[in-house]
Amino acid sequence: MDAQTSLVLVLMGSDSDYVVMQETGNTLEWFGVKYKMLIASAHKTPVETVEYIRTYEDEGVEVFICGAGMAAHLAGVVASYTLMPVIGVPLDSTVSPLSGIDAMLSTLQMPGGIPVATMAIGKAGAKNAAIFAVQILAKKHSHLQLRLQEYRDKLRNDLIRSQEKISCTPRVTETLG
Ligand code: RP5
Repeated sequence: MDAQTSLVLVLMGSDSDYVVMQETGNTLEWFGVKYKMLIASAHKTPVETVEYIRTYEDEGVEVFICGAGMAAHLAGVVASYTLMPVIGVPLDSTVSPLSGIDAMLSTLQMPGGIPVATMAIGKAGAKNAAIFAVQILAKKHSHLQLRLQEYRDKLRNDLIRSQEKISCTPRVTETLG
């Protein structure tokens, strides 16, 4: 593998999705995983979406991450064109009155045969999509195992430190009555 090869292609249905999907990019960067991020709509740019899949598969992408809101069919459409794993992030799009429940069901409820690994709605899902992609990649790119362990250790240590912060807070010992 060439050091410049993108291993993950991150697609999103609209530029309005970027505010959430940048969490995916930031997390992949933390792991040192090279990725490409593009806007691709399954209904507004279907031809370009298929071209991106073909182009980046040829260039060595191994996992697709798709974020979309409303009737979010992007991940399902991408999954229908590739044999690579597809991770879907349902987005709580600002223009949707259903706050991401619509996108969650659209992304999650794939008919049997064409799976989409569906994450949580919004930023947590965008972050988890990146981590899940790294977990898939780590099977082949074994240096990522170490980074995943470092990530877990960081979560643990941050939580323990946050407990210390609370313990340092002066107690109010005022007696009532
Ligand atoms: C989806 O519809 C997009 O993923 C976005 O979340 C939502 C609104 O799209 P725009 O109106 O911003 O194009 O296709």
